[in-house]
Amino acid sequence: MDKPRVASESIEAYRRDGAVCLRRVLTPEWIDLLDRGVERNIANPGPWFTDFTGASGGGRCIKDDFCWEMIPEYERFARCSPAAALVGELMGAAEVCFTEDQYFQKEAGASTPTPWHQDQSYYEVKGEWCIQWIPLDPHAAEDSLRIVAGSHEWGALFTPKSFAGDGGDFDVKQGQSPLRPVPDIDGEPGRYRVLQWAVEPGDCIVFHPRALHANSGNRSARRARRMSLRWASESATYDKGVLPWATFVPDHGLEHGQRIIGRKFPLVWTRAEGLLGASA
Ligand SMILES: O=C(O)CCC(=O)C(=O)O
Repeated sequence: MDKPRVASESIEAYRRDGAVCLRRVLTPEWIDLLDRGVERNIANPGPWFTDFTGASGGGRCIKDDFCWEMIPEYERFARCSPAAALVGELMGAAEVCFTEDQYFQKEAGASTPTPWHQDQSYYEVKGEWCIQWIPLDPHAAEDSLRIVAGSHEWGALFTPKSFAGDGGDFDVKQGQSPLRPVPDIDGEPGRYRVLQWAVEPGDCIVFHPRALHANSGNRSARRARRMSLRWASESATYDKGVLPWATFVPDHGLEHGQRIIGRKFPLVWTRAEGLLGASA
């Protein structure tokens, strides 16, 4: 059984702020594996590949999602690295399923921001899940992930934003859930506590799906790559139909109310047994 690797202060910070930065938790071998995976993924884009470079340009911005079944490096990382145990400890989970890989790459000088948004309003998932943001290049604080501390506890579901173009609102006319407009976080400096950590490969930021987060671009002279991995605890279920605009991997075979687990969402870690091992 794996020993807990997360300090109680970090668990407290995750619960209080909705985000925490874990330092030096992934060795260079794991980062090299993800590096190779991203290179393979860029050479073999999946169906969700997107170039979201905005009109302000300044450097290309691309992303891709749900590719682990064709990128063995991603699968191996999800099943064998310490990543699942880290999020399991933070969520206080008994079991952790891997649900999604997503990479972001912003080239040097990219001025396209990632708009303020919360992941919960893009996913029909109820229960406990989280996002693990893993830098593959150093990110200065100004180019890192930005998170509004405590926003996961505001009890709000915010209108999802488009990442492409002007970062406008999604067309959510058919939505069944009450949505609030995303507040103007940057327009009211000082009103919100914004967490923004300078990070190195080996660190990761774990955040709650209701935490508002954004990225301002990449002002550095080199490309900035990161992986966002999504993980579900045993309490996470498929909440079909509440967000008709939501994206989720097709052919997952889940019915409304079923637990997020199965072929598309492999169980990779349990508190009792630790990592369940690799088939990759
Ligand atoms: O890295 C970024 O620019 C955005 C990350 C993000 O929005 C996410 O992981 O949900």
